[in-house]
Amino acid sequence: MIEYNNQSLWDTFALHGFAVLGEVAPEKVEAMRQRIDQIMLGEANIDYDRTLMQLDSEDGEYASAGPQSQGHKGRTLNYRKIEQLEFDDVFLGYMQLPIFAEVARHVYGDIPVASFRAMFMNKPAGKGTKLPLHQDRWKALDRDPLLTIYTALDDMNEENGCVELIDGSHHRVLNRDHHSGYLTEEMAREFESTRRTPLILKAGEVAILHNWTVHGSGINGSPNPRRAFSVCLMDAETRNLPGGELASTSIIFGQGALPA
Ligand SMILES: O=C(O)CCC(=O)C(=O)O
Repeated sequence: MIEYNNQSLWDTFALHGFAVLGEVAPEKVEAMRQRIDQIMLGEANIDYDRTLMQLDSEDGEYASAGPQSQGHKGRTLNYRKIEQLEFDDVFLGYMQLPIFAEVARHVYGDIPVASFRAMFMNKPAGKGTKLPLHQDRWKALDRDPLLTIYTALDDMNEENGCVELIDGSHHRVLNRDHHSGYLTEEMAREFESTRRTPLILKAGEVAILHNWTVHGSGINGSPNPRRAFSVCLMDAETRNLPGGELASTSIIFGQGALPA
């Protein structure tokens, strides 16, 4: 594993907008895989009413994925996205590992850090929804979250729809008008001939992503699920601009943090 304070890691992050941290806690990965499957199957002792759950699309198209809303939507492993995992002990315990506190401190300094979202992203076996190019930013926030910690729960590669990144695209915000950072069709066309870097990770490996790094992902052509846990961390002082909706305000590191 690369040390979190290794200068070359942070040089890579600054230059490319992402860097691979390596394996952080391989012994915790199977527990997260089992837990998320339990959650999808409706078997977990969690408050489903405050858990955002979205079903995968039937045809791979982003526009036809299910509604993103609170509550369980059926006993199936065909979920695309599940948020508010900071309220689950297994995921919170992982998010609060000391190494992630150090990573957050490197980005934000010594301030309380909250979760904007603690999210499961899934490409179910042989399925998945194409995720268009976007930056992870939200127009409704008074400041931008700048760090996502992305953990592969399964091996991920081009065949099973891994994240694809536009190297070095994190230096500016592209579409300030979109509520959640999606590129306009014209902007996306400009990237058509730009090489996308596949984020190839082994199960348990962690990548750190600058939130402005343009990225997307395809569908899963393999017979196995491609599961990931993606945690976007923000300055705990982040607030909504009028009319906005803050996904989460749970403090993860620093004073007032959720108890492990
Ligand atoms: O896992 C994926 O396919 C996309 C993840 C993503 O967009 C994110 O974590 O911000």
